[in-house]
Amino acid sequence: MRILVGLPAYNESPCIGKLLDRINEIREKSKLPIDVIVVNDGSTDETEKYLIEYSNSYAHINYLNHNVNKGLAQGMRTIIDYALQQLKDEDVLIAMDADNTHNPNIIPYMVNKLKNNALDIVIASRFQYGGREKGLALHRKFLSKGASLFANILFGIKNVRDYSCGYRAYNIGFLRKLKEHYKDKLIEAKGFDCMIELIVKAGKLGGKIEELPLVLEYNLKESPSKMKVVRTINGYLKLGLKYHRLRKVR
Ligand SMILES: Nc1nc2c(ncn2[C@@H]2O[C@H](COP(=O)(O)OP(=O)(O)OP(=O)(O)O)[C@@H](O)[C@H]2O)c(=O)[nH]1
Ligand SMILES: [Mg+2]
Repeated sequence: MRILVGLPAYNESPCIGKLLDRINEIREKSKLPIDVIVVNDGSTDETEKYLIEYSNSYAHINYLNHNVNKGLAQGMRTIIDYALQQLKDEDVLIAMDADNTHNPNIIPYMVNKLKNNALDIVIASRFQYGGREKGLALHRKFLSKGASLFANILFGIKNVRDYSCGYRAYNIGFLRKLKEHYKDKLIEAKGFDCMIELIVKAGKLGGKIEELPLVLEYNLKESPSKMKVVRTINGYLKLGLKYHRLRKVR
């Protein structure tokens, strides 16, 4: 079994090096076969400088460039396509934010849970007992909680409380099944709503999904936020209109 950590990154130069150091630490400590792929989405800061440095120093760290900024949804498409190309069905893709707010120390727990319980997806969830959002402004807590409540009412995917968090472990065999089913329509969203879209489509296809608690370390965030609140709410509403028929019976 191999583990690929996929990081969508746009202008993350203040934190990408720190996150890669933390991933290296847990890789050594856990002895897990972790590789890293960063998708640098047309960053205009020094993100690529760090990626050149780290990919030259470590064989397990690689990166891909989008020449211009194509958005988080395209970043996720590139990561998923790369993972399906590189990995076998028994392998695992860990998708996480590149802004150093997702603690890589829980990767071994996510992989264990995925494998021991024969699951298709494990979500690192801010809304499980023990999870929380450290240092996040109140209006943003409202947005993440609101989005998940909204998605839960519309879609009600079994065991899912955190619909919008991008920190997840995907079983590659299941991801391949998802991609073969939805083909180029797996991610139709343009922005941050792609995370909800993915989990809803996975639930509809009968994916076995569970969560474990995530302490979001927003206090460690140094890069500017790219989350456009109004645009994201708009995306969620569009998703609601489009996918309410996808609701899966519990
Ligand atoms: N590929 C790609 N990734 C992006 C883009 N915008 C943001 N990201 C990445 O998506 C992840 C989530 O973005 P964040 O800015 O951390 O968004 P968030 O976690 O919802 O909210 P904040 O942490 O407040 O910004 C990070 O790894 C970003 O680098 C983009 O245009 N393209
Ligand atoms: Mg973030």
